[in-house]
Amino acid sequence: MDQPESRERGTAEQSGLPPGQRLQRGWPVTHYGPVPTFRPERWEFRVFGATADGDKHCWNHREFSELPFSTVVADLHCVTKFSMLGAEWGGVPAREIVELAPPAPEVSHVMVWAEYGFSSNVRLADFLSDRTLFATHKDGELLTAEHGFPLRLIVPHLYAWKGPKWVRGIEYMTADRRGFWEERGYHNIGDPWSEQRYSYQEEPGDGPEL
Ligand SMILES: Nc1nc2c(c(=O)[nH]1)N[C@H]1C(S)=C(S)[C@@H](COP(=O)(O)O)O[C@H]1N2
Ligand SMILES: [Mo]
Repeated sequence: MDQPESRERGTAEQSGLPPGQRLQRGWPVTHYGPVPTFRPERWEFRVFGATADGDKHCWNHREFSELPFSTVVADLHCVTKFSMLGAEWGGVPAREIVELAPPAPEVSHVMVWAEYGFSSNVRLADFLSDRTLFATHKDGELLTAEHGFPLRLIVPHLYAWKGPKWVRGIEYMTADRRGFWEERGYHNIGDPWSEQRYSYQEEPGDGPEL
């Protein structure tokens, strides 16, 4: 199996842009559908699917905001070919969630679920990267609504669609399944360094049959 960690190139400041990408000044807003309204009293973050103990694990917004906080400097590479460099993301490391609500031993993939049923699948190994972060902040400030407040996932070594905005939980999976964009023509893995943009580029074993 691929080792995502070994392909992690840090930020473009150190290693240049991934192939085919160009630098974007400013921070555009890119997503499908409307921006959801945050309702703190209804919000919860859920871990479900194949958990180690078979139970669901939930945090309300206050509980989630008390989880350990750290920062990661990472770039954002949109598959439509622009990249934003060097943002400092702050939030809860994905590994922290995995420690608090561990997966069953046979779990291989994680579906990340967001508002309105948006989803994206990642390999457990990608999720476990020490740079994968559930971000609440960017450059020291709370995320704005259009950029994913109160919570978005950042997976620095994959294209940005692998990082849902308005995240509401994760599902541990014992087999791979495609998320929203992965069902609609984007690559199942999405490594920008090997330009895995579209599903027609997939090699056998890169993803479930379309
Ligand atoms: N919920 C949700 N998250 C999403 C998307 C989306 O359509 N819905 N689009 C993704 C894509 S394609 C990109 S490039 C980034 C853009 O993040 P930004 O708008 O903060 O720049 O969000 C990602 N997260
Ligand atoms: Mo994107």
